[in-house]
Amino acid sequence: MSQHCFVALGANLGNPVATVKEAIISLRGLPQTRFISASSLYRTAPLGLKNQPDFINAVVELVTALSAPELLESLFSIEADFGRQRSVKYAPRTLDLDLLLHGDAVSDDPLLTLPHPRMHERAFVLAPLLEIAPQLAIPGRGSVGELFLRCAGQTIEKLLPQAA
Ligand code: PH2
Ligand code: MG
Ligand code: MG
Repeated sequence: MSQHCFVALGANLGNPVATVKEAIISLRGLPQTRFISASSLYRTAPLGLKNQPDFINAVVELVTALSAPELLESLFSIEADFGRQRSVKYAPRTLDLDLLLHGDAVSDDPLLTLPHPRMHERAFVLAPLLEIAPQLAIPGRGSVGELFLRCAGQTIEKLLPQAA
């Protein structure tokens, strides 16, 4: 059975705008998966460890027949593909792909916690999610719109299409 899924993208080294755009193209090619939509790109201040460059973040919606562990494996494999593009000439790139939601699955498996355990408190996830799925609720947490209002102190900026 297919499930609606949401995946968060984040990058803050090298050319993060290009990385996130290329990663979205890779996600379009996932097997047994229909690509539904991608949010705008957002420039966001780092949460957690502050002393690092701003991030570029986005969220995509997919419908997939892959199980959550299968989808996670595919995401790791795309991350590894991008890691392999490092060269001595250019600054290293990083790409983080986080599985946010897999249908309404709830799991406390430390290797694959669903919903993603911190998504409900991160403006860099909630703003792009609100853009592509305004009616969405996060199981056990509440509506994306209400959760986003609680992230008022977090700096995020939606990039214009030509800048993105
Ligand atoms: N990812 C983190 C930690 N902090 N901050 C922003 N703004 N964007 C991220 O993607 C991000 C972060 C860990 O994965
Ligand atoms: Mg992450
Ligand atoms: Mg991750």
